[in-house]
Amino acid sequence: MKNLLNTTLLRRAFALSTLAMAAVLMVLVSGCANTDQAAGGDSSDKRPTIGFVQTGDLSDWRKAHTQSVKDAAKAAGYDLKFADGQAKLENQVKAVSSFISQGVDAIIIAPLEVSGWDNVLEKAKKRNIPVLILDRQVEVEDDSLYVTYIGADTYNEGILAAKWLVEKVDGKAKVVELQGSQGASPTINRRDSFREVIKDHPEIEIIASQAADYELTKAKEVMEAILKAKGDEIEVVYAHNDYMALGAIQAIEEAGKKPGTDIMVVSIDGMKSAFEALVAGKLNCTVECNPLQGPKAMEAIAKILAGNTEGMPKKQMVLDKVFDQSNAAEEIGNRQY
Ligand code: GYE
Repeated sequence: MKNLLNTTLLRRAFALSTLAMAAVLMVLVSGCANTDQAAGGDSSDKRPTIGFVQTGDLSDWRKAHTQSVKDAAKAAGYDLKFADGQAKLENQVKAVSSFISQGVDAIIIAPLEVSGWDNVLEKAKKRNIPVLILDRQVEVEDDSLYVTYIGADTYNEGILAAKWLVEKVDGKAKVVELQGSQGASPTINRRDSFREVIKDHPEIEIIASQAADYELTKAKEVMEAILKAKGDEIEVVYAHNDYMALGAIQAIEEAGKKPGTDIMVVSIDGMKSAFEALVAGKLNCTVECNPLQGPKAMEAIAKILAGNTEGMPKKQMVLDKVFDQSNAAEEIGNRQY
């Protein structure tokens, strides 16, 4: 009887301990599941890391461009490391080198200038880090150093601006050109394509051409000097971007002339402030150059990270529209930058 009791007690104890062990096991398993979840949380840190180096932040156009890239990267679930080149190529190259040492998964470069990129892009290639060129173009010995270029067709923008002008002035005008920063692809393209069109119109003459680096205050200063030297001759200002056109408009007004009437002003970008100037009659034409390039860039990055680049074009360019005083008022409410 005592033995029986003992055995029963033993059995119960055994059953209990089995239960306890099962419970412990369950805790352990669920603990493991928790750890896995935590690892899943960690794996969000294993989100692809993208390094992005921007040219600077000097205009609303540039700010809109940066924001578009940041927003699109966030929406795509990427960890974006951002570097501002502060208008210095050297800073940009350093930032790319640092992205390479950090072992990012891909690099996006908005290059200040076309040259100076071969060495650092070779380093990226050696480390198998793909590079996407955004907004402005590069000139490299070996095109395989980057996967693709995404941006506006800045050559076409100069063509559109020139064609608009030729028609409005009936093939005859004395033009001042305000160029963007030297060595930048939109400057080269907008300069060359404008000339490509006017070469067939010998009475369209560029009487002065100077760099104002895409900056408003610089453009104002440059324009003041040109107005002093050639004030009475100037019929048209062709500015490589809206910011410089706005600077020129201020200089023209301060010189006692009416921008948009006495001197025609043509520019590129299509910023909201340019639309305001169009509506006010101070600017005559702006060719759109859309800075909202983030979504397109991230689409390409997704393909690149998936190794799915077959058939990806080397250049992916967005087409631009022309706006003038005839259609500015109806569009101004839609401008996002
Ligand atoms: O037109 C200008 C900016 O690179 C196309 O750069 C871009 C140009 C844009 O500073 O406003």
